[in-house]
Amino acid sequence: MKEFIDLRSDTVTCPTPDMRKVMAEAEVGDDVFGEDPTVNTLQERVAILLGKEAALFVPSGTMANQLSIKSLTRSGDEVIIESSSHAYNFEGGAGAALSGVQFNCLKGIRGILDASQIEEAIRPADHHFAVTKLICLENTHNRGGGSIYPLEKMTEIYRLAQSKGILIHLDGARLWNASVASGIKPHEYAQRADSVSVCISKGLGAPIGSLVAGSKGFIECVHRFRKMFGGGMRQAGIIAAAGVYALDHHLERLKEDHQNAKRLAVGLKECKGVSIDPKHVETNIVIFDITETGMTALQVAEAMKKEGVLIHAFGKTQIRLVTHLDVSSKDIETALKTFIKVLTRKS
Ligand code: TLP
Repeated sequence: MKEFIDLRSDTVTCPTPDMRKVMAEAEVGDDVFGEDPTVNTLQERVAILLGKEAALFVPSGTMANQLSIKSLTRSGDEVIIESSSHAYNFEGGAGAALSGVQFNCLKGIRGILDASQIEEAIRPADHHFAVTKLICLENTHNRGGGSIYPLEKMTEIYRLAQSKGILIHLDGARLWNASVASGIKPHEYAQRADSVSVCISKGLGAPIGSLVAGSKGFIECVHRFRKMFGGGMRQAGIIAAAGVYALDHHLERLKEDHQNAKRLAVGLKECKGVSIDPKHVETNIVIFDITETGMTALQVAEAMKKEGVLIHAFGKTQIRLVTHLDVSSKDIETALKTFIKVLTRKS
């Protein structure tokens, strides 16, 4: 099989030999009965890291977000969300289908919203309007190019929400990246939200799984809906073990992914026709525009694939690259050389 350098997403990582070993040897039980010790350990670890009363292990980031929305809203409520966010764009319309909520989408700067913008969007208490019940934030912001929510912005939004009786859900699929890059602890971000979802299957390199964290009462509600949505798993310790291992071994190394992403951005800036500002690359995601090359993103993706590098075409002229555990700094240099070759080739 051809070995690709896969920059499509940090979800593509395969468990390392040591991770597989702890998975194979994990102590397990029936988690629907709450009897899987490894799942319980992972849930306790994540609850502590996020400074929340409890956490629950779920199969995916999508389920984590949607269980949170379901638990915090009633059908007909309005949810304020950034217009390019994952929970709104890439979760199959689940908010409408499963929770019956309507979204009020606000345009952020690289995915980041301002408290004043949100304040204006909150519906007045009038029976003509939907009830603004929830605000969803995403940190880091995927479509925003892995941008980190500044803590002070989150503080202002949280204060505003509290003063209006509105709840906050934080999609923290890559909160680990935000924390390692900013030096701000995960619990400091999580303190500014009522519910938090985090993934172990992205930068941390575990094969499956996400967690939802919040108050005990909230997690009881999430637990009930997890059953309803078919997300109750049995001897899930096999996969939770990978999460425990990843928290111990793969958290601090996210720095390397961030350095690799920065290197990609700096190198790409030198390519003719590429539009990118390396200072916007804060974590492990690099998004850039290639309009001026005269090629489409799909053409570039196809040409790169032929040369052994997989990338993600984001719309007609945008490309997304994500660095992770399975790409080395040497791979980054190879990918850059390949970009130069492909982008400067006469069509
Ligand atoms: N993002 C994936 C794809 O779905 C696009 C990726 O490759 O980036 N929140 C955020 C911010 C995410 O980026 C993702 C996945 C999710 C939630 C959903 O997680 P999963 O894929 O586990 O359902």
